[in-house]
Amino acid sequence: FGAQLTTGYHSAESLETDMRQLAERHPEIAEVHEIGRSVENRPILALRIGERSDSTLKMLFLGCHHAREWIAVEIPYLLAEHLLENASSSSAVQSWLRKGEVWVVPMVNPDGHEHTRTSNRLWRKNRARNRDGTVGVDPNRNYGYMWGTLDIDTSSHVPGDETYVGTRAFSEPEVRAVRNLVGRELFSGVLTYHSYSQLILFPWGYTTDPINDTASRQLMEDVAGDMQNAINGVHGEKYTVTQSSGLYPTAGDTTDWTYGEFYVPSLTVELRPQTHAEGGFILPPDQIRPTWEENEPAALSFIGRVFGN
Ligand code: 0X9
Ligand code: ZN
Repeated sequence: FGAQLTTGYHSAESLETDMRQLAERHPEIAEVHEIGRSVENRPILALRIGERSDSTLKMLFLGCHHAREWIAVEIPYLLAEHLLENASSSSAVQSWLRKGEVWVVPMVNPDGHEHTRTSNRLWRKNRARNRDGTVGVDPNRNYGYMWGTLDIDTSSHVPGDETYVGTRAFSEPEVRAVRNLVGRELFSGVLTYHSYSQLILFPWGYTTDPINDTASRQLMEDVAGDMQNAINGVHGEKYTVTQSSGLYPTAGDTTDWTYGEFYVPSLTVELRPQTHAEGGFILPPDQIRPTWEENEPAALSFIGRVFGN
């Protein structure tokens, strides 16, 4: 992959620089938190955005559980930048940041991401050294709700596989970093970004059964529908709303845990492109801007639902 294909996307290092600069430019309303360290000891960084530190309304945006999904770093990063840069000029953003906090973790898997920049552009997992000599656990199979209950190609117990679930729930430091943050902050909404396929997914992933609580299900479907409309209204792109298991069943993903353990409305967004033929995981950097333009009003509509407009 050529140099110009990689420009425009962050590395773990440039992301840290930009997150710290963003916080320094907005010291009253932004802080960088190190929420944990990766297998290879890279910091996993969160931006906390909001005027009060004692607020009970909080939302969490996650990015890049999967190393090769570079656009899934940029969208949460651009959301943080947008909120900070519009904190005084947009009355909606201003009122949200008065009553609540938005937490953004753009890169959950920095080791894997670095590996995609330097060695293998299509690496997916983290960089855990497995007992059998293979490398990597799938961070989006390592969460503790119904962990390990499926043994299929999309949720594998074989260490060398792309979707290896790990030796136990939360075996991976990257996933423990998210667990500790979520356990401490008690969020009212969670959105985790992936690519690709242009989908908006709601739990469950581990079963095709719908979630029992019809009110929660309705809320998540309503939010997902609002997001879909918001996205479509910008560049006309089609994103499809479905239950996660409708894509394929998996156990131990992020939103099954945040919903299953805490009853938090939780969504997974699969960003551009739509198809493998359009590049799949290799999204040209000139697509970052339009992908952000359509996902900005979608993310803001989720925040508006949770924080009130
Ligand atoms: O497989 C995943 O972790 C996600 N797709 S990706 O292509 N980005 O790897 C989808 C997770 C959604 N959950 C389920 N399908 N159960
Ligand atoms: Zn993914």
